[in-house]
Amino acid sequence: MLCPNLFFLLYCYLLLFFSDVQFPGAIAQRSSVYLEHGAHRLGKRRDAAMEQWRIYGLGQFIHWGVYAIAGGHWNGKYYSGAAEWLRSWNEMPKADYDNLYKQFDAKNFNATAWSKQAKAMGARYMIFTTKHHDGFCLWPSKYTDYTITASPYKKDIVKQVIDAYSKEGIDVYLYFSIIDWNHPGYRTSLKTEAEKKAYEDFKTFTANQLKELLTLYPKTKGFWFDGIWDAAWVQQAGFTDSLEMELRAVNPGLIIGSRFRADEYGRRHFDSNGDLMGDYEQGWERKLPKTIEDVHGNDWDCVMTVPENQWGYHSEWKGHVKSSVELIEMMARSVSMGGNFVLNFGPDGKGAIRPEETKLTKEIGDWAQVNNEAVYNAGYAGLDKQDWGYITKSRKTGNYYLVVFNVPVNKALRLKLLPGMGIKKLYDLENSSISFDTEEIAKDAKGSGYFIYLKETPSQPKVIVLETTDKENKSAVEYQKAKT
Ligand code: FHN
Repeated sequence: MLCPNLFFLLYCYLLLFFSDVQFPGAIAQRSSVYLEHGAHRLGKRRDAAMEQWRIYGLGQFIHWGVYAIAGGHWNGKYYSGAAEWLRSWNEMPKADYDNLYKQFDAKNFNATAWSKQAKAMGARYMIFTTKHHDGFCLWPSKYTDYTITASPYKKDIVKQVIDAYSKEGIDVYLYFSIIDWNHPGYRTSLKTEAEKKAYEDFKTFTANQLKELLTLYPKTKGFWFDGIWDAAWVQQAGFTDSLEMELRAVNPGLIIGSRFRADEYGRRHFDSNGDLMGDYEQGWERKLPKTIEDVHGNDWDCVMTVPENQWGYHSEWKGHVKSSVELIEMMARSVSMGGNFVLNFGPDGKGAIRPEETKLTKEIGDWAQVNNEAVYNAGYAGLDKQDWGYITKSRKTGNYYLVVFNVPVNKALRLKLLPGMGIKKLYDLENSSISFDTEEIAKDAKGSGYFIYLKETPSQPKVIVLETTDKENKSAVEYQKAKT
């Protein structure tokens, strides 16, 4: 057995020669804290696979498993927690939950229909729950009997999802929960020798399952890990570091976020030197960064539920349910700060996407059909956040997209650009023959300012394309500033 460091050096060597992944030649070390299991790299990954990840804009998350059969209820009682956590509920008899798979006969499941709907919504990638915290595997894992094979449905669901989505040109990432309530060796903490021994089996099991997934499904683009916060897992810095490298060696280009391992001091996401552990920051769950500073120059994704906090199917959504406009705004906001926005779906126990979600896919898709370029292959524009909405910038053309959500009563949008930047062209993305009247209202060392006059208040988020002049632009604003 190679020690983790030797294994890593060998791995880097192999990567340099056999893949286009620009992975670091050595463990990133800072002078402050010496780490053997910290970040592998400083700065962004620049290989083709990661460049592809970076331009997705919109993704789809799907949480599906046996919890969908119960739909957040048991014996007539309503469970107010997230439906996929039902097994942890005091009122839920564990044996009943663990036998739910015997009813898992997903008669309405149609991976092709799911993938076509996702495509129509504008999703460029998707993340699928191969196994959630309950431990039920939607693929025929040879390392446990608690899998789809034992259900009445029997067929490999993960394969169908990967094949159908890949056919639509949508990249697939595998959600995998480290927490596994079904495995006898799984523990949250390791207090006794017996627990430590049991956990060794669990570690081997987890490593085997992950390698199995990559071997069975080579089209997998990455893992989206979850449930890594238990003290037992956090203490496995050496093991998880080696495992990550092994997985990357099986599938060069594999993308893994910051939710997989901790460093030797138990720091997650960011190591003890503050450096990101993983290819992108995975800490934005049901929340968004406020400003670009919050993302510290890293790649990141935001995963979002439609209701407050339901990932798996819950038949009764309570509380606020997000509208398509809110979700489009979150997507624009994410892209404007260089992140991907991933919207969650929870199909029911038979495999149907619920009507509320279908309606949203249609509305978001209709918007994306027209305004796609504002969020796909676009990113942070380097401009201030504006009161009326968000600005993204095309990675292809360098054009700016003004994604307008809040229109003032006078329909005049105040646009603030960098010093020396001017408006060359301004037109409606939906119809490039529609232009807008503008007025230059400021020009100084802090930047240039304009009013953009809309003729009417749009009923949907409106995208205006901005082409800018170079820095030689001469200002029409000639006035003396009052001394104050
Ligand atoms: O506990 C899970 C939850 O059920 C869901 O899967 C989300 C998705 O990001 N992750 C965990 C909470 O962080």
